[in-house]
Amino acid sequence: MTPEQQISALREQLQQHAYRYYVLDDPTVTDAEYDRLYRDLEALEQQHPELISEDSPTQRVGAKPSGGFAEVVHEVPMLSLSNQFSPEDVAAFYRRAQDGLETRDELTVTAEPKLDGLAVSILYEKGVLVRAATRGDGATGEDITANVRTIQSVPLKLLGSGWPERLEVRGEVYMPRAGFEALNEHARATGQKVFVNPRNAAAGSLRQLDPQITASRPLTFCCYGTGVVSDDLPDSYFETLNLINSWGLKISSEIAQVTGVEACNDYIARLGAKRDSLPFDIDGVVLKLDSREAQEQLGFRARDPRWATAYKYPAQEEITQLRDVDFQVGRTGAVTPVARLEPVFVGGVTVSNATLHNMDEIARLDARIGDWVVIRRAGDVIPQVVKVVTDRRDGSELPVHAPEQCPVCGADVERVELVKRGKGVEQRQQGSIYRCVGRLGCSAQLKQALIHFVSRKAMDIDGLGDKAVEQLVDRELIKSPADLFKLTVEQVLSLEGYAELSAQNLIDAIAGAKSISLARFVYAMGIPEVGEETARTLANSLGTLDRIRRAQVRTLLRLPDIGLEVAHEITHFMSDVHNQNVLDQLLELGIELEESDSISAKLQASVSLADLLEGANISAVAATGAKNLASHFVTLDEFLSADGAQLSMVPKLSSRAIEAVLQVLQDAEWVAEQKAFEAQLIDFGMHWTSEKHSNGAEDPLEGQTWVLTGTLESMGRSDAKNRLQALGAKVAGSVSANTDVVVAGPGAGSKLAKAEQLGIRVLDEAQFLQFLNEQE
Ligand code: I6G
Repeated sequence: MTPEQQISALREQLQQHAYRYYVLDDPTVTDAEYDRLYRDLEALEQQHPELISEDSPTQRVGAKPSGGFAEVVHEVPMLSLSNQFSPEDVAAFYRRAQDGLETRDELTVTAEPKLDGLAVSILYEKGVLVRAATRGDGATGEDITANVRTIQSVPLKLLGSGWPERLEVRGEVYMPRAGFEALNEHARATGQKVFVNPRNAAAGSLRQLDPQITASRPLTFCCYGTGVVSDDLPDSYFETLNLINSWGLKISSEIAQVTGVEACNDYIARLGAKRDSLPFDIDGVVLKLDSREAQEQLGFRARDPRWATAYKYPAQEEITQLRDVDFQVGRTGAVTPVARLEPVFVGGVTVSNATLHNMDEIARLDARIGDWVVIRRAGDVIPQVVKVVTDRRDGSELPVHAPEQCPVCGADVERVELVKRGKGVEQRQQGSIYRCVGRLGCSAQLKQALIHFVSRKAMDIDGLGDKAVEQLVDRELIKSPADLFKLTVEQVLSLEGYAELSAQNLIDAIAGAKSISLARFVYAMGIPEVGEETARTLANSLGTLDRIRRAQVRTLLRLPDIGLEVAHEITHFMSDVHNQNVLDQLLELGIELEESDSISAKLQASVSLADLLEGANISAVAATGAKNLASHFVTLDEFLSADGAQLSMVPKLSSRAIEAVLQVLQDAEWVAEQKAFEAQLIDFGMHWTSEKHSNGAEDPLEGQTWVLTGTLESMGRSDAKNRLQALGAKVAGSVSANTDVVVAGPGAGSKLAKAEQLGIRVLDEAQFLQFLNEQE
């Protein structure tokens, strides 16, 4: 194949894969496979820049358009839709359409969600995207071609064949909820602008002057119509959209053809019931008469078509007044603000409480008691305060202060700085939270801990509802989860809602729960960030509670899917004295855990000195450095007692790395940590291999090239050469970039100079002799 043919084939494959992934939501290759093809294309295009074309998948992100967004006059105006708010309104619209068509026949209507995004028009000429524009005022919009090109669900070139020479498609650019939440979460964590809703996020992303920024935002385009079309398309709107879909553009997966007014209202009700669980925001349903002939016959009233309308669902955002801010205490003691609101109907329900996340969020919003605030309730997330309407302030608003004492137990509330752990020792500040220090002495924390402890996926204790837990805690019959196992029938009988039989059943259920799988028990402990899956991983990998309690961060990091954050949460939980006491009490009360003697086979897989050193946070020593170090020392102890001279003999170790190693070797805490980890590897039965030279102890210098120069006084050159060759080294006559070590005796000349120039390690005779002695 010629490069041109190769490039063309790769483009076609990538286009097909992108279509399957972004438009049909049904990929047939893995992301890695796609990336490989993409890199192949990039490489070929780099070799043959003359073959790069605008419609290549590598050309989505272009340069910033200079001078902002140019005006685009729409050849076919972009219209608006009339709105309906009730089934009766829909019936009236339908009746008007029948009247206009002078028929009483049932009409075929295409119904689809009204996505909450931005209307955009995209023009294809000869199948190639040439321009994209915003709706603007309907007559004139803005040219946002550079930004729309970055949206992966928008083909730069239409698929298949048979498309009109000029085809303008219209639709909505929107941001799916998951992408929006992730974008805002990242923005909150990094102190950037937080968007009020997915629509604003989509608008903000499209209005970027830098297409690179737009490309980084999770935008999608869904087509719902046409503008300029140079050839005939099918009479049916539904068929037209399906044809456009086959050319590579996304259409709504919820689209349906319905007949008759009742079917229209049924569709509206069905989609309304699904609204919260859809992966994107919608604000209604669009109904369109399916036949273009009928559409043309009905025409327009002012700027709205008579053949289409929008049914509007209740708004997902409303304004109301912030009456007060209360603080709730969660299972882990986090004290979080809750907005108490003047009740307001939003997203289909009456809302009187909303989350404010944390004090940082209150500060970001500058929310004050008495403020008018925008509440958003969309999807299955809890209602949120997203904005303060500062224009409506009258000066009577009061600032919100975090409590200094826990509103439930009165214990101190401490401010905890949140850190995000990166690789190694890197930590980033991520705002702060407030936490009640009362632990299980705080009734709010104890109640939550107990509710979690007895829940179905945890200890699965039947017959103990939230109300009973509250009473048990309020009457001080229980002070820790362990006390559950000391409850008597009489005590249960004293609670509301229990009779002889139900009280006895509860006591039996508690006794029955004493025998439990390790995974469930670990989940029941309620360690922050440890859900069922992680609890199972801990149990399956480590086998016993004792090992889980003692596991160090580095051991936990060897477990599948456990990262730094979770590993730290686990060790933090286990090192807490309150938690240790509760666990000891539970074991004393006879909890029987199903445990296994050994750790999992996966965890047994060998750990080498190189692995240990790689995870030891030595700056300037990554995987290769760790391997080089490990190839030079037999045991951890030997490494820990290394000095500068020994380190300087480690092949290919930079002087920066040597310095870093020498520094950590002076750090008693660091040294103790390595020893403790080694002890744990042995104790837990992990396969700890710290034998010297994993590639064979006889040939420690295998693969290395040494050069001898100058006079060696204690031995002849040939003697030295023999010794080196016996250790596996190749001894060369000249210095090059491939040389690993130069041994320079007195009188060394140009070879020594070259070695120094190339930064190659140089040993004098004394160092060389020491090295040879160590090898014996
Ligand atoms: O704003 C709109 C959203 C969705 C529309 C629309 C639509 O169809 C699903 N269709 C038309 C014809 C117009 N605006 C004018």
